[in-house]
Order: sequence, then C-alpha cells, then structure tokens
Amino acid sequence: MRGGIVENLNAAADRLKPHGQVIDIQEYGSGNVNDTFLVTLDPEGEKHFILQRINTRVFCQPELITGNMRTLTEHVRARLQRAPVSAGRRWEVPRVLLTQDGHDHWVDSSGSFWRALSFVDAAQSFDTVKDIEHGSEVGYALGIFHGLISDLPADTLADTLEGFHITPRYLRHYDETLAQARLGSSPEVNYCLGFVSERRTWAHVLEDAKAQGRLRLQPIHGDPKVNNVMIDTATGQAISIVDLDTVKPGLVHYDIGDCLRSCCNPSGEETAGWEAVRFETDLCRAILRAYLSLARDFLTENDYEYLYEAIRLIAFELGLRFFTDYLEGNVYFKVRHRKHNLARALVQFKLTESIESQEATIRSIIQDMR
Ligand code: GN1
Ligand code: MG
Repeated sequence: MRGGIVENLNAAADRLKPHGQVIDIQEYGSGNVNDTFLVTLDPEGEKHFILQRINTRVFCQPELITGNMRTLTEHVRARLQRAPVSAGRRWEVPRVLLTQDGHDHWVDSSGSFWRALSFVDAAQSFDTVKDIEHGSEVGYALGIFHGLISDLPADTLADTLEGFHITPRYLRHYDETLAQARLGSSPEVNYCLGFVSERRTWAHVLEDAKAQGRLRLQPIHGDPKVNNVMIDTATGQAISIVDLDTVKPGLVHYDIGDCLRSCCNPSGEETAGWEAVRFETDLCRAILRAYLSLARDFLTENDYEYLYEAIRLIAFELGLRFFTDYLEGNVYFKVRHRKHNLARALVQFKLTESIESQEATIRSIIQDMR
C-alpha cells in the first residue's frame, strides 16, 4: 500500500466506519481513477465496508457524487418496494454510509475527500467475461439498472463530470495536447495518430443525434464495465452494479457501448497482447439479448438506430482518452509504467478495428432483436 496515505487512511476508516472496530484495511479492485479499500470490522453488524478516496483532480466537486448516489439509491429503494426485480432475484444497490455526525464524506487534514459505501456481500466480479452465461448476466444487470432508473428524471442528477463521454470534447482536448506534446516517433504512436485522424468526422455521431433531438438524456451509470457487475458466488446471477461515481445524465448508448466494449473483449483491457484483441460477436449477441429483454420497454426506435455506432464509438473514445493521457504524461488514469496508457489505447483501437470489420454481423444481431 502506498505509504503516503496510510495515516489518513486509518483516520478515514475510523471516521466513516458504521460501527465496531476496524481490524483490517486492504486495497480493493482495479479502479483507474479513485483509491478504493475494503475495510474489515469487528463484526457486530455488517462485517465489511468500502472506503474510497475520490480523485479530486478528476471529480472537482466530489460532494455532487455522493448527492447523486443518494438520489439514485432512494429512487431504486422505492421502486424495489413497489415491485421486486423479476423471479426473486436478489438486487442490491450500494448505500452511502454516514459519519456519526451525519455527514456523507470526510475531508482529511491534507484535503483528501473520503467516503464510505456498504459492501455487496457474498458476490464477486471479474475483469473479463468467463463464458456466455456470465455475459448474459452482465446484460441483465445493465437492463435491470436502466429499468430501475428509467423513470428518474435526468435533471434530478447533477453533472458530476462535465464532458464525460462527449467524444468531440475528448477530440478537442487531444488536439490541444498534441499541439504541446513532444512526440517520439514509434510504430505504435504512429498507428494511434493515424487511427484517430481517420475517424475524426465520424466521432460526432452520438452528439449530433443528441443535438438533433433523436436521442435524449437519461440517467446512466457511466461505467458499466464487466468488473463493476457483482455476481452472486452461490447462484452465478448478477445482483448489483457498483461504482456509481459516474451516475449522471447521459445517453444509454454510452452505457451500452461501454458494457459491450468491456465484455466482448476476452483478452481484457489490460492485456499486453494488443495485436490479438478481438470483439466477440457471440458474447455481444448474448449480452444484447439479455439486456434488450428488459430494455425493450423503455428504448425508442431511434435508440436502436444508434446501437452499432455506440459500440464502435465508446471503444474508440476510450482509446482516444488513454492515448491523450499518454501524450499528456499520464495525468488522469493511474498507471504502473510510463507507456501503460499507450498500451491501453492500442487495445481499444484494435478492438474498434475488430468491431468495424464485423459491422454487418453486429448490425444484423441488433436488427434481429428489434
Ligand atoms: C475509469 O476508475 P474506473 O476504473 O472505475 C474511467 C472510465 C473508463 C475506465 C476504463 C471517471 O474507470 O470511464 O471506462 O477507467 N472512469 C472515469 O477501465 O474516467
Ligand atoms: Mg468507474
């Protein structure tokens, strides 16, 4: 564990613990932005909770995140009381825990912003999809999540991260960064430069559709990648989507695209073997079938029109974000080495290429489900 924050970490755990004594704190998960810890308590009630230090360079107004989470949790709790999720399925939403004096976060002496969440017990998540059944469960999970918030007005949620998933803005930032960057030439960098340049005009596709009124803002998760879907260890069913930091108004397409770019890449987004990355259409079919079995009720005809573009765009966009961060000197995503973000960009661009080469198949999968 990184030494610098250990002291504040213990203080934060103590401040935000719901009860009992803290007996262990471990780094948890593989988040690229915030620092996440699993805290074990001397059990009187719940045995664990999640403690997070929010990256305030990314989330400039972190108190808005906890606000959105509380709005979402209250809405979902009321919905579940009226009608439980289908067929007796367990469904959980992580709760924001309050300090003893009723605050939903704590700021330490160095200005770090800490908050605590309830832990989804007896469940696990995976960095890649194991098989078709697992993929279907992820699809169901996103369908359940979108269904539960489909009647939550988008304007009840704050914009916690301005510009998130607005591809043209990432492109602008890329151009500014490129103008400043001192580029060493390498085949990988040249591949990325060419890759972005060939897709510039198309990158506006979803934002144009939004501006034309063809797609509408709704509450979204923002980051429904495979390892944010919790799978019940006993039943294998999806029972929760965690990591609600990016819940805010957006297009459901961002979520669908993000879920599929994450799930249909069996090599995973951290692979070093980027040349072998492929988009698996069998997984895509299973995930969309499960998702649409629930989402059919709230998607419009126009929504279907843009599904293929969303799948292609969000993979491209994440590649662009990683590549820009590499050029900028790794200021946004956490990295383990200097070229980490370049390696991640290559994975997403290769995935985008694989999506493009299977356009007809993916479009026909979508068409068959309408
Ligand atoms: C970041 O921090 P984490 O791992 O939950 C990023 C997502 C990316 C994801 C790629 C706020 O999520 O947009 O899709 O990395 N979150 C933010 O793994 O930028
Ligand atoms: Mg996230």
